[in-house]
Amino acid sequence: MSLSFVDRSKLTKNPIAKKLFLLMEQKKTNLCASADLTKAQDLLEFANNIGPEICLLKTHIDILEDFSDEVIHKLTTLSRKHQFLLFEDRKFADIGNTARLQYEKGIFKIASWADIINAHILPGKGIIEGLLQSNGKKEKGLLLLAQMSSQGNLITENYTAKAIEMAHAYEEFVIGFISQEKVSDHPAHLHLTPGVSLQAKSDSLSQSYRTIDDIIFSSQSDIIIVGRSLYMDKDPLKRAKMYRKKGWESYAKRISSNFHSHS
Ligand code: S5P
Repeated sequence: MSLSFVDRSKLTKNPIAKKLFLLMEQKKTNLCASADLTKAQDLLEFANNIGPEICLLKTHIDILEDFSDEVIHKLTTLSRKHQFLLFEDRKFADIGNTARLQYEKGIFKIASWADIINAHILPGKGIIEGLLQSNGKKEKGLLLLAQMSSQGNLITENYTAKAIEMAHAYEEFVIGFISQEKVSDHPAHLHLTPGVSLQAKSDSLSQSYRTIDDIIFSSQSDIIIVGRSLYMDKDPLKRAKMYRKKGWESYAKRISSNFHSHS
């Protein structure tokens, strides 16, 4: 059964997931912008420009060539101004102790500002424990990589099933998955899908792209993650409005077709 975001906000045990479900409904957007920009000024201008259209801003903070604490200060200010959450796409993948240090320490101090982070489950549950035990923001949510968008990736069905098992075992911390489709039937689990473009089918480095309706309606994912199709466009705001509208329409269609099929 597919419930609305508001219904699902009542079922999660994690405050960040709850916030995200409610903010999606309030702003009517399931668009996550992937801001893979390498200059602080470009990142901040992009975030300020498209902020009203998105529920999440996804960063790769370590690709900035001119990182400073000021960037984080400005990003968090923008997230409050435009009401979106911050997702640092760090894809932790090491043993628990190292992942914890990478999350908490160094120059980026991700644990102090990111609402959402993600991790590969390859090292086993220690990575989740390490991230969970870190000091930093009290409200935090973890997404597990359950599937990937790149052609030839090594994730198997069995691996995906393990990710779902781990999400259940840490239901207060793990809020969902990075995946190509809905993989878990638990309504509290969020599904976020990258590899979205209305034009391109792939890039030169094995990324594969699908359409919004395929992802949100047919594959029943919740949130589209869109990078180059937005920030490389000559008018990112116009583009973001279009992706947002299409993403929300596909979600609304899914909820209402579900309603009719069950009534
Ligand atoms: O399987 C994945 C998982 C992620 S998080 N495939 C991905 O492409 N991503 C990320 O989504 C990737 O790191 C990049 O930041 C974004 C896709 O960017 P685009 O420019 O191809 O839309």
